Amino acid sequence: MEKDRIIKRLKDIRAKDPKFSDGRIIASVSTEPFDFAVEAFKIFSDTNALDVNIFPGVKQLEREVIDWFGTILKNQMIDGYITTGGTEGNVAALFVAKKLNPGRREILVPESAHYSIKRAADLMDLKINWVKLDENFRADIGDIESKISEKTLAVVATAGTSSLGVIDPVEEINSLCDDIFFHVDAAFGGFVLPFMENAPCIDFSLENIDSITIDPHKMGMNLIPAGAILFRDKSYLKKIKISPSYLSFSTNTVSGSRSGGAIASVWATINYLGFDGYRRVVKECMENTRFLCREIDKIEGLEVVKKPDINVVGIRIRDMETAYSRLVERGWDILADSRSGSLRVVVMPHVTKPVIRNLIKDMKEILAGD
Ligand code: 0PR
Repeated sequence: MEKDRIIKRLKDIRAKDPKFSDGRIIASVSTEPFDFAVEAFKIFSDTNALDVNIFPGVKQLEREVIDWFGTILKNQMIDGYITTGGTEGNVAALFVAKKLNPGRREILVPESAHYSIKRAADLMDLKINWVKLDENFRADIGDIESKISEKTLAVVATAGTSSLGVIDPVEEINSLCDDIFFHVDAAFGGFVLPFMENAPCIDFSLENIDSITIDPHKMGMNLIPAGAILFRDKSYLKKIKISPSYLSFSTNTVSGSRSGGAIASVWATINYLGFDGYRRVVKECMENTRFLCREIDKIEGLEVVKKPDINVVGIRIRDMETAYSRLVERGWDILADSRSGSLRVVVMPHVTKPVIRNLIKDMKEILAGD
């Protein structure tokens, strides 16, 4: 096929799927990346972060990114790497935990945890002891306390659950984990809470947190694929080190070849936005979240499941199944969570006030039977 035809064909296929700027994608945790971040990806598109001998520049960029995370998460001694996303981050964390303590098999996991924790447990033959949720959909601290035993390999908490954006009681769990690996999945909330006023602490200043998943390709506003896994102690990643005989370098990552482009785009995005930029983004998303909640409160037949901790809102709507299908028919990308019986809206930067007004208008019409 001719190059022009290939590009045209791709553009045609792409045009059939929605764009964030259409104002209809309201349940995704990603957003439109900056043009210059795409450019940054292109500059490094022929590089592989696996081979530090050929591409030491990529290694340098990655180190600078990890150091930046060290600043926002309050520990300059951390180690980590850019993953393909939150799933790999969670797998890597539990893999390290297992290597640190091979005799233990049980992990305590709140029922609201992302499914990648279950995936990791299945991969590594770990046993999940499910932690129930309290009335606010948070991991029940009493249940964790009663379940911790000499079998416990790790405790997992989520800072920004996938369905309702709930922050588990990280500080309280931290105080129970003196001798137990504590992993915080902040894939979503990790780019929200450090930039929010009066937010609960989820960072390495809590001395028992061993690892944190935090994803640039979610609220970090970077392009996919770019997650991150961070470890408190520089010795941790060495536990999963492999040194193949035919290579002149070793590797400490779950994935093999890794995109240097992804690392360059993260470097570009965090350096462009910086602390103040992310603070502005989070402030606006939270303002829009509160706006959405106020609009919901005005309408009979709509209810916010719980006051949001961050920019994720669960909405109860009368006759949810019908309402959900009607919204989808009207072109909305929205998700329905069977556990909480609610629709999920993630108030990402592209979910602006006009988008929210349109959504509310459609919900009103659907409730009125139109
Ligand atoms: N941990 C948490 C708390 C998550 O919400 C997610 C992603 C992950 C880990 C895994 O991250 P990766 O998908 O990067 O491996 N959860 C998203 C979600 O459930 C996945 C998603 C993304 C779903 C876009 C829909 C969508 O349009 O919301």
